[in-house]
Amino acid sequence: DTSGSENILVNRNKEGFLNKTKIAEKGKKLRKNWVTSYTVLSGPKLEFYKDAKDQTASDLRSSTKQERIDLRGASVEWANEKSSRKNVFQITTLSGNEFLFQSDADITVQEWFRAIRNTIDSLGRE
Ligand code: I3P
Repeated sequence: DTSGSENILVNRNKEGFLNKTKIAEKGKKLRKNWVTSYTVLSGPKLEFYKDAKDQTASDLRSSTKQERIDLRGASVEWANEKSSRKNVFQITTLSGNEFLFQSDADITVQEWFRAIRNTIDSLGRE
């Protein structure tokens, strides 16, 4: 049984560039605005930075401007029908905010989807 070691791997914090757009705020539709962000999966939340060094800088203003996503009670699903882009998945938060994520790199998106899904699942069991 390898599920134990797999969980350790997928629950480890993950980071890298992803394209993101918010499509709804508390259930209300928003106009898409795709941005590329350095995305960090950190415990129960996703954080967004301009680049990798931004998160360690003492000036965190650029990161705090980008809304964090609380994964507690959130859902994640593939959503390729919601965009002309490839490899799109959607996160819907407990508060009804909806975000699309995307990368042209197939493996990258698969890994992010797995990591986020596993985080959401393990949070649900707490
Ligand atoms: C949108 C922009 C988005 C596109 C969206 C367009 O136009 O081209 O990139 O989403 O398509 O409406 P605008 O810049 O005028 O707001 P995708 O790249 O995800 O396809 P949509 O309306 O079908 O969501």
